[in-house]
Amino acid sequence: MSNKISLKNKIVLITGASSGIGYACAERFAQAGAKLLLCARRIERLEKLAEELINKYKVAIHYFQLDVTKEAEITTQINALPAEWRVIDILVNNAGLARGLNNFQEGSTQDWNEMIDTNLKGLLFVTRQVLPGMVARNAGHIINIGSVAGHEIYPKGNVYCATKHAVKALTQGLRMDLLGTNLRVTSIDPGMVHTEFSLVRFKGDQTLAENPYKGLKPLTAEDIADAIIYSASCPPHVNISEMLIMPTAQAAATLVHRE
Ligand code: NDP
Ligand code: 8X3
Repeated sequence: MSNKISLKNKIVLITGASSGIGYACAERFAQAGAKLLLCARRIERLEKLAEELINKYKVAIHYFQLDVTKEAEITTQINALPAEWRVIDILVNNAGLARGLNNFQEGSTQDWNEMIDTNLKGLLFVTRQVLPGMVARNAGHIINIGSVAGHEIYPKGNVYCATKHAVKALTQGLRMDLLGTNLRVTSIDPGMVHTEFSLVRFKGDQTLAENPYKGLKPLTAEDIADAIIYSASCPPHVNISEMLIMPTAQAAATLVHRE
């Protein structure tokens, strides 16, 4: 690829870096020599990850606790970034979750609030804090983690699917509103990835959580991180708008082949 962008010394903010895709992304960006801003609620995991990556890749890392459902916390934490960490080049809006898998009429409004507050409002509020600086500098890349659930609806996926459809709409809207700037906006939309996602969806029930992955080879968090790195490294005139990535054994949200 011509004029590939070097990620060395780029400042990359990753939300939800304590597990799964965000965690793998942190490692891949560190490998590429980027400077990492890592956040999540489980600060002790970030501390451990930062220590490992600093030792392994000798990169600069600043980590902080952030619950993306709390608008005031987002504002405070982003505004409190040390001066040398304020010029964010790439924002990876990864923090997200599913809660429950229920028929609409049996859904828990608490689960709905949690998914909407995290996947939708969290992404909105973090982006709102970071974007003005990018626009002022006429440089930056927003990478949203969508889902196959933003392309299709599946039974009992109702509210989770709605949040990921909203992410898709916001990604497209952002791209329109930023037209004429040098900013890029990408959506990376995975199918089934083996992370803690399912464990969180089924609230710690290991058996239910492992069922989706039985008899097939799901994607790994690293597979998705590779796609994110590819998108971020494309030459400045190339914007990967969206990338839908599925395991070979998955043809649609609910159509999988199991051995
Ligand atoms: P994990 O559960 O492994 O990781 C989720 C991450 O999000 C954790 O680091 C968690 O950190 C963070 N997070 C959750 N809630 C909050 C919050 N309120 N504030 C800050 N961080 C939060 O799942 P994945 O890695 O699979 O999920 C990452 C993204 O990928 C999500 O947006 C998910 O919807 C999407 N996705 C996942 C797929 C899959 O099959 N796994 C497929 C398609 C999309 P902490 O709990 O420490 O705050
Ligand atoms: C996560 C994948 O199929 O469980 O977004 O919605 S799915």
